[in-house]
Amino acid sequence: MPTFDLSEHPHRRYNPLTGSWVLVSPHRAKRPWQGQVEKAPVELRPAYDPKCYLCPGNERAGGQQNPEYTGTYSFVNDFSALLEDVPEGSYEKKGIFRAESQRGVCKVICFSPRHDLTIPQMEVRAIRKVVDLWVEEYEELSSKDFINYVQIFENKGAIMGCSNLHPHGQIWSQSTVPEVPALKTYYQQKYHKSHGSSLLADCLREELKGNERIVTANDRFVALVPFWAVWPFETMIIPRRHVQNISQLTDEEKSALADIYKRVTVRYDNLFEVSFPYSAGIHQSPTDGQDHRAWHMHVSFYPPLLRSATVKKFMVGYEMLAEPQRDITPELSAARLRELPERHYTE
Ligand code: H2U
Repeated sequence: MPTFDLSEHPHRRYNPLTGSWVLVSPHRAKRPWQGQVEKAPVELRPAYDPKCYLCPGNERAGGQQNPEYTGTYSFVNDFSALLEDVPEGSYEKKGIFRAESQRGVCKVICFSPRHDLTIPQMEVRAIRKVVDLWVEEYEELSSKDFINYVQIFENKGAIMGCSNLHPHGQIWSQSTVPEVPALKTYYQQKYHKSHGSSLLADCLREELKGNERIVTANDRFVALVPFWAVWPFETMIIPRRHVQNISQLTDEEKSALADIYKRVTVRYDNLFEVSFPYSAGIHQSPTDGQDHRAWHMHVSFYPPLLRSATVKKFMVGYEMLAEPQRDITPELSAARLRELPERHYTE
């Protein structure tokens, strides 16, 4: 028997942030593919669309009118999934059927007045304004006594369910820490207690030694494909300094976050020469007033594309019923992303 090799043999990898596992099948990445491979048509969009509900000056579906904004702009989601005024209460029957009321605030964030741009096409200066708005929103929402967690995220591309191509993101904030950030809170605290250090700082130190999964970096942040990545080209941006949330970032770090966000998303677009779809978001400390020194904030990108502009990874059958699975190893994905230019393919 040959010795166990992560690049050859089927294995499971552990995610120390959530306690979950992913099945990796490197040998299958070599199997023949008969699916159709085609380039997505390039879409030409106007800088202003009179029918877009996010463009400056336009009317939204709820009847409200956007101001003639020139930078970023945020508003309370007209169809919020969470509401501020909800009576407190819970439901319980036989210990089996349980429910609890939930309060929250949902916001929509316009990244730019330009309808035809996406983050990778924006200038770092303009992305920095988005970072500033995230910080402002995080601080404002967390100051409300009923908000205990603020989830900042972006759905990019129609296949991610994005309803409008105007560059925008969302924030959902609520009274309970939801499941994924709650798991990350638990596992980071556990690690911090037993090791006396940040799980992600220790992870980063190891990653920087090997350079096997690093995609790109600047003075303040590193972008890498995590060892435990589920999606084919999943990446994570980690601050080099152990900070719990975006409101602790220095001025320099905020600009560096804008810079690395652009570097990652430009590489994504360049991979299949398409506006690369993904869901991305910031995981950071809950705003519930507890001691969260173990938290190390990070940005996660979950893109579904696998092999071309149109062939995506299906999280179906085994993934739905058992656990996530991937063929291409995180090391190979990182190598592919690393070798791409940091200049957008349309320039
Ligand atoms: P996506 O990021 O998934 O495209 O969602 C856009 C959000 O914008 C969605 O949650 C909100 C929807 O409720 N929206 C408004 O708040 N006002 C509108 O006029 C249309 C859409």
